[in-house]
Amino acid sequence: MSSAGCVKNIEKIKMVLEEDYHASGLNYHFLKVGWYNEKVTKPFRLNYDPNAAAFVVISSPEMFEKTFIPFLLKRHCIGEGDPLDESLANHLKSLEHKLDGCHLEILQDYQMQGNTRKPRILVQTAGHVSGAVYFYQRKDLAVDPWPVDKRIYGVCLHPRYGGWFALRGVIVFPDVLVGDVPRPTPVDTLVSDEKKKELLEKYNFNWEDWSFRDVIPVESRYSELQKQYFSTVPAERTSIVERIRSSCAKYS
Ligand code: B12
Repeated sequence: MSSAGCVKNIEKIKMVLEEDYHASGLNYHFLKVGWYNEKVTKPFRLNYDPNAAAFVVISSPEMFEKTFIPFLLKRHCIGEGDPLDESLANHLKSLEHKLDGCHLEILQDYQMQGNTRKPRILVQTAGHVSGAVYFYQRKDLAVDPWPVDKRIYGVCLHPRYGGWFALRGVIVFPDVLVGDVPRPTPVDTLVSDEKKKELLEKYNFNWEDWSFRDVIPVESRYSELQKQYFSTVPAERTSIVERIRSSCAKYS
């Protein structure tokens, strides 16, 4: 798409995205590509100007009812892919029009680089450098309590949603370059090593019981329907989708 009509104004972009949040339940947080590239190793670096503007996309607990269910109700048939991924891809694509045709590139959480198993974007690092969430990794603990050969995956917490959110991707505006702006600092809500250990252990060893999401007090959680949807394996979600459609009066 041509970017001729694009108002290369970061404040205007922020305004449009802020408006979208109220309608969709998706939160957008600014970062510069360079901030992300400084943290990750070479295979994960993004090939854009370090000053290019970008936004990490976070789905709040409300996204399911505000964006996904309306998407399901409008569609007569669902494609081969994951319907939630499809709904978010659709929604993010629609932003291009709201932004007067600004050239933007959408890097989604589930996309890999070509035929490799390397993600196009590491959304947790992007979330951390944007200041929206804190990415807890084992190296954050003063004393590492696990065997060196044990894989411990890192996990982000949001100051308002705890673990009740997902990082859906990053939108890059390759032609919108931003000068020096202060770097946001994410809020570290876990004061002690003990709490960080608790979070990482819940996330790594008991993620299916949802408890890692509640290690801090939260403002809102997923609805029962949303929890049921995510705890069902993708191949068996069709029956939930059908149930949502047959009770559509409740949502329209
Ligand atoms: C592959 C993958 C998995 C794999 C492997 C996990 C992993 N972390 O490698 C498996 C299948 C095991 C998995 C499982 C789960 N996953 Co998963 N997964 C991913 C995915 C697609 C890519 C992660 C990846 O490959 N990372 C590669 C490694 C190398 O990255 P890294 O460890 O972060 O290393 C980088 C940082 O350390 C950075 N870095 C270095 N120094 C510093 C310093 C600072 C300060 C910072 C900020 C960064 C930084 O540089 C490194 C790279 O060079 C992400 C989405 C995405 N696109 O990012 C979701 C994601 C991490 N998964 C997620 C979730 C929720 C889960 C599950 C609970 C299942 C689910 N979807 O409900 C389970 C929980 C884990 C478990 N117990 O099994 C969420 C986590 C949300 C959160 N709150 O953090 C993500 C972000 C998806 C999302 N859409 O929100 N997952």
